[in-house]
Amino acid sequence: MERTNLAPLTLEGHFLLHQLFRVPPSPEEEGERVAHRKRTEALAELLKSWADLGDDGWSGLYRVVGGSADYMLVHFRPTLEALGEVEVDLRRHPASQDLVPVGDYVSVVELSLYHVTVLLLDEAREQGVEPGSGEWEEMVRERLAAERKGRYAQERLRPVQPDDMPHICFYPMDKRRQPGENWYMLPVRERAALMQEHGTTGRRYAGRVSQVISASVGFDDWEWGVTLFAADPIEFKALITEMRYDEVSALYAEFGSFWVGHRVPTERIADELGP
Ligand code: 76R
Repeated sequence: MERTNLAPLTLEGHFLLHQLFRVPPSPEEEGERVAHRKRTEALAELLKSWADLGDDGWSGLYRVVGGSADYMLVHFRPTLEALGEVEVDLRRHPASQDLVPVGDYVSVVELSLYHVTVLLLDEAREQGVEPGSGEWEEMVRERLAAERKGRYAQERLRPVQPDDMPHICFYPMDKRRQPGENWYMLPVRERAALMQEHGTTGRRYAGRVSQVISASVGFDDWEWGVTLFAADPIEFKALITEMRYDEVSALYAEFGSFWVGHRVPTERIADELGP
């Protein structure tokens, strides 16, 4: 009997921190306004220096429309420590008094390789290898190393925001764990088939929506963060609506709060946040 409760093989990429802020009213007194402007200009310089760190990631500022936040900062970094440094740098920055934190989310970019998992299970079955055994672990290590080198993984594990997709949509989600509707009790091959349908829907939006799936099990309150970029915000509504009809979302998906907005170009940050 094949073991069916296997987690899919995964590859992890950049760590991600989403930070939500409110902006207090601008000071009225002239001297304070000048000081505020100076702090904001310094912050704009810092954010500019983080906009493209090459292999070390990037940070983007977004104006959030609606919700209980005014702005969202999204940081991609290679390690959790590097994210911690970002947090400390911002907390110690003089402009931190002008940005009131109202929430954050920690996760790590994740590629779940269901298709590869099923192929490896077939191979193991042919070779008489038991999933979970030492030999299986060795097969997994080799396959993951090969997958990591591929172009698909390289592009996805350290994602960037496409220049022509300034809008952002972020929300956390879980897969349901209820009697009769428990994602984690489904056999791995069934989960793989459901994820294939999901991927087919998603790929119809290629070039219109760019998605970053990041895992937050062990890091934050939900199981995944979903960060979408698009040229037209209507595409968020269209894609998310369509996915609700896919079995995997219809039966198993639970969602947290949604945040929507658009990127503030680095050269506009000082005017955007300053008095
Ligand atoms: O067959 C494949 O290639 C599937 C690739 C794929 C995986 C493994 C994929 C494709 N996703 C995967 C995993 Mn996704 N995704 C979401 C959401 O709102 C909702 O209903 C769900 C939120 C969106 C909008 C979205 C978009 N995806 C995941 C996982 C992890 C599952 C696990 O491990 O159990 C989650 C939680 C998740 C959720 N997905 C795509 C998209 C899009 C647009 C694609 C196609 C991308 C492309 O191939 O270009």
